[in-house]
Amino acid sequence: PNMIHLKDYRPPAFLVDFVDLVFELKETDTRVKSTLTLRRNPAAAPGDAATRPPLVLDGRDMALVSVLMDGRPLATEDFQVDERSLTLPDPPDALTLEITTRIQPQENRSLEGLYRSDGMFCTQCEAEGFRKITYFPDRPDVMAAYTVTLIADRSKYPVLLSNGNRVDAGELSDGRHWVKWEDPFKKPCYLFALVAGDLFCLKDTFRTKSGRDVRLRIYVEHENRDKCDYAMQALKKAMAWDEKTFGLEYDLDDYMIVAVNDFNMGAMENKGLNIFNSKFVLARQDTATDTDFWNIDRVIAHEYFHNWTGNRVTLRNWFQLSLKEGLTVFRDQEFTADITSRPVKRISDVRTLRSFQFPEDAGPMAHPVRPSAYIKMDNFYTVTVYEKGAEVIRMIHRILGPEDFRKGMDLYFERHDGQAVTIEDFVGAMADASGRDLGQFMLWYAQAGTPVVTAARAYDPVRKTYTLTFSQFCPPTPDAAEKAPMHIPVAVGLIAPDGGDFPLQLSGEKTPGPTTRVLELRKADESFTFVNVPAPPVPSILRGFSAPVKLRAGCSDAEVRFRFAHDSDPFNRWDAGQTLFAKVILERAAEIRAGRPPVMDDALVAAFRQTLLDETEDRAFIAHAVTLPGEPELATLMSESDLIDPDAVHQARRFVIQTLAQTLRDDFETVFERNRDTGPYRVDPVSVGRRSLKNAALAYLGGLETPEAIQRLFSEFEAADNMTDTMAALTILSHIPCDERIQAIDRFYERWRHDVLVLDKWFSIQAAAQLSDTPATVRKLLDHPAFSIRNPNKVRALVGVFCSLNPWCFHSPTGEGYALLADQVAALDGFNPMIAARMAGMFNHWKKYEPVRRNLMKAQLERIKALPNLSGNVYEIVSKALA
Ligand code: HT7
Ligand code: ZN
Repeated sequence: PNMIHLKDYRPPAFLVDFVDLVFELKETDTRVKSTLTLRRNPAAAPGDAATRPPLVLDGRDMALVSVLMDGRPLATEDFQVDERSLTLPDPPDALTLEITTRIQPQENRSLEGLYRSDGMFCTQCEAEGFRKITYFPDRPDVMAAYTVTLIADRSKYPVLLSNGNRVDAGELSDGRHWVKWEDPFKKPCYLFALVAGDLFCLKDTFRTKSGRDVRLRIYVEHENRDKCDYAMQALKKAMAWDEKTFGLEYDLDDYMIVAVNDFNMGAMENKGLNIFNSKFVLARQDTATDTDFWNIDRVIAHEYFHNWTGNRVTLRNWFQLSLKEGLTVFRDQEFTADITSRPVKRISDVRTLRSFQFPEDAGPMAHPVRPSAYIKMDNFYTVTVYEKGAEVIRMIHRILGPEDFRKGMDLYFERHDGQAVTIEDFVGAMADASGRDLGQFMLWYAQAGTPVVTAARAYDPVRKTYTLTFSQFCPPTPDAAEKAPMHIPVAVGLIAPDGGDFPLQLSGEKTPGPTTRVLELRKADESFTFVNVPAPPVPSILRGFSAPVKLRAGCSDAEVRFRFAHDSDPFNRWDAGQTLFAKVILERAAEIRAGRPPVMDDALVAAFRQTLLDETEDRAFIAHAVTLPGEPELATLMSESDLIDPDAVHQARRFVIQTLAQTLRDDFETVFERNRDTGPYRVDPVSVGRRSLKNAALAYLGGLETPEAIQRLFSEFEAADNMTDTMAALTILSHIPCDERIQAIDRFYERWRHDVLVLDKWFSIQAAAQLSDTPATVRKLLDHPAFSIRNPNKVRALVGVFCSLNPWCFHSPTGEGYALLADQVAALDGFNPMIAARMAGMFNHWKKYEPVRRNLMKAQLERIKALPNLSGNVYEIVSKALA
């Protein structure tokens, strides 16, 4: 397969000013008539008479019916068609092309292009799906205005939607009807969308800050009509937030969201017509957990925010993906922080980053936030582009401060509205608006790998100075061995012996400043001296996780415990706890591997107890603070000094949980009782916090696995009036081999057998169960009538959860987990290569495991690589993993 390189980017030879599309949608096949108004691009290399570039339109999986140029049929010698394109070797400088094609959406299982999901038609065009709908220059720097007419049977498809404004509609004599849409904003074809179906519509309005009323519409299957109110409120919150925070107002008169069950990702920001995975729209207290509700807020906001960061200002090429995704994730993170709890949001985002992005950056798929080459762009919708990309924006925000950051955003829109631009354009606007030099900062977009920052300290009791000396090092990644020093903002505080913060005065400054200071590292080694420090402090470095780096601060256990008790920065307080827990668990793992019985650390138990019973703190924060790092994160930490042994990690973590539960049983009982909520279910931050702390305590108590603990879990499961509590009890019970477990799983199925989204939870619970027969259970569930390999949510819920969230079982030394995954990759690749590649990526870290598992994984990777007709998607992942 072909590798595409950023350095080979050339502007398009032709531009498209207008697109008129007519779709005749039928169950048997669909006819698409596309009329394109094209002209040569003045900015492209002109060539001479002999080398003038041809007009090449991308297209695949379609039958060409006819091509007319300027109203006349093209002679066969005037164009060529192959499996991937339609080419006019020598077209005039300006032309209209009328291209008619036939496609088979009912056969399309890849879920890109036009396809059917549960009896409706829908589309997914990002990144390169439009070429499966009609011939077109399928690249984001070709922006056009569209009109779209949809024709379909009225009784089956009463709702016909596309981007922009509905401008006309009518009836045909044969029972069909038609609707015409016009999108006045020029857009790349990846933002095109259509939907046809029989759908319920929830209606509302939003008055913008300039006084315009926007019609809001959420379309769902009729049976889900009572599950879209929360999504509507989420949309209104997001619209108000973007006006208030960035001054950004919605531009069309209609904003539509459609929920579909078969979808490869979370949602898609098509102009004026977002298409969503139904998981991020549908919610009711009895069907959705607190996390589901907050994910709905997050994803609805994310897609809405794309209207400016992605749609109005779009990408010059796909290498710039993080320009829209990193920035939009940053925006949705800020939104969630404002409507929930800022520290808790930061903690959960960093958890994700460390559990998934850090490993990606240390593995075979490591790539810079702006990748420089790809085989399939779909493989680069990664945690690096999204989450690390958001961290990079967050660092700019931190370096500039909120006011200059806002000025930078304003300048970016002022300069680039309506354009397809690059990351340089964004960072340039930030630099120009603030007067800051961000030249070195651009390395964050070009260098892969997680930098390691080491901090050494020295206190001078005579001069009362405190010096922090930092060194930075970025490890080699497959794309580059040598890395240059980066511009890294490190937020620092110094904690006094009484637990308060010292005011901070850097050498050369006249007066002390705030108690948290951002030090900007630029060199491989650098020192900063604070003056007037009356006593030796405990340093609190990287407050708020001010940069996506690994910090080696060389603090003693006593210092880390002190920060766990006192750090005024909630993120660093939480992080101190995680450092302690990880160290204790990995030490126990080493004991287990050495055949010694593990011994618990009393000082840790005391520190844990103090935090557990801290009534002054936000309960959601305490819940995070008493949650141990998960097995995936612990495996990553183990891999930094050793080969991963999933058995030892699992046993050690269980040992620590059970010891804490036994030692602090009464305290967990108190916390559990204190945080029971007797009032009606609400999704506000206080109620969610109470539930999460209550359920964290329940998890420890359940870990005791006594008959009383099991009985209590079963009655909590039975009595729950909301899905958060149901799932909490069921999850804990699912790890305990007992009759109640089986009964609860069966009851859950009986109650929810008709709700496909809730059934995803049923599959996930069983896939995540830490029991030795889970690999066999997952194998059986693949044949369950409610499972469908064609539905990505089901594949993620069962196979994805098993492989990524249940490492102990997935890495069973029998190899059955590996064989199961490889079988699913092989099956998926025949019809949905995008999801197949995602699943294949679960083998990425095989080299980090002890030899038995490593060889078993390698054998499965080789088996996949040898499959006949392997897709480019899977080939790219597997060949990099094996390299
Ligand atoms: N921008 C959207 C990306 C997306 C996508 C990409 C590849 C294949 C299918 C997809 N569905 C949606 C999602 C987002 O970041 O908002
Ligand atoms: Zn996005």
